[in-house]
Amino acid sequence: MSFLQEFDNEIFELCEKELERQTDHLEMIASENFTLPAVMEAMGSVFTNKYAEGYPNKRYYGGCEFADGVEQLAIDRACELFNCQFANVQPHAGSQANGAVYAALLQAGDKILGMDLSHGGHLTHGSKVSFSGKNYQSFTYGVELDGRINYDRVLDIAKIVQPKIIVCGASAYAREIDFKRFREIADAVGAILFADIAHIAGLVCAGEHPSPFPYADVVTTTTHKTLAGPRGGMIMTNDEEIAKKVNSAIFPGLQGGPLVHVIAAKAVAFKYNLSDAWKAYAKQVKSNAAVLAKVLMERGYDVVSGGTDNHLVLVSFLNKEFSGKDADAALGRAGITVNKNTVPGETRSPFVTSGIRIGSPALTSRGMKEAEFETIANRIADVLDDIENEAKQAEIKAELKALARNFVIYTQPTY
Ligand code: DSN
Repeated sequence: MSFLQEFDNEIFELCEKELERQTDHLEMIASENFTLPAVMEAMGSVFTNKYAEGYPNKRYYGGCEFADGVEQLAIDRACELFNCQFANVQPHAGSQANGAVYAALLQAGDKILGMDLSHGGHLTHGSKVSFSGKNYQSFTYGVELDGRINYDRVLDIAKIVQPKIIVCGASAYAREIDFKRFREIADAVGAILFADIAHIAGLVCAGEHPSPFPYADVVTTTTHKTLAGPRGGMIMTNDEEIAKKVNSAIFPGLQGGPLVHVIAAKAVAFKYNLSDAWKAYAKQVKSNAAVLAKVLMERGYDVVSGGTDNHLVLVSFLNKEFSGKDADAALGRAGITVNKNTVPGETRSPFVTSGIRIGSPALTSRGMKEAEFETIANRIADVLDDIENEAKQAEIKAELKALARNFVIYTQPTY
């Protein structure tokens, strides 16, 4: 019997149920993944008890000699991974990382130009409901009806807005981001270029997506999406002045004590991200997403931008009677977990939407390859073709549960 089971059976049972859910359903939310048991062990380690405000060798508490070792290792591995000079591994999450970048480089009321949330951007890229749109004057660019960023149009908008900072990076964009072109746009208007690579970081470090370095002045990411690490954030730069400002913005500006146990887990994940096994994983993530897009298009579904260059596929139901919300619910009944998502040209509310976003990272971590993704894509199309048919959804759920159970989760990588 585990300590948890003995001490708090209610939470233990919820953990068991969640494990069963994760095991038996097909996890296809593009921002989720399954991390390594070694990462989870580091997250549950003795460092959970340590206060270490400050940075390695410059702490406000005694007894930090081993916490220093942990954080320095995480920093060094992050810099090696993304080929940059400075990394702050303390952000508790992506939003905090982005908030620190703004706090470091902007004054209240300065202008931000970021990708519109409804076009695939992120709340923290200037949405009016987020601190990024409340504390700063925010403006947006979006995608064209073909689902792609038109860089000439971004330049036109930037010339009119004259932003202090341009944010590139997205949460629901299936195409490569041209960081060089964004650099040219930023230079044309004298703006700082900030790349948020939270979704694609795992591909970037494997060479499966172009790197934001050397083009971006500052780069943020989360560590739990395509990087398959613990939940958390990170900020990177090659500019020493920016690095100093970012460090002060994180601590003491926005956060208190760092989560040393999570930083330890980040370091463990980065060791995996630096391996040859990781390169094979990232390649497989892309290949699996490409199969998903191809089959869905062959089955008559409108894949935004006509395919994918990364780990996700955005499917549009603008021409259908049913919504993204309906599709999300029907797929859920069939044991496939996705999320509803707005699409270019959206006509429905953000709570209903006309699309779904589907990702390949988590199932690829379970070892699924092209053959499984072909089967899954066909079952997704079967559900969508007959969206009211709950009996059929139950049959598909049973079939997919059997498929899922052939792929264990929470094992060390076998690639
Ligand atoms: N919530 C994340 C996503 O799903 O993309 C972004 O923060």
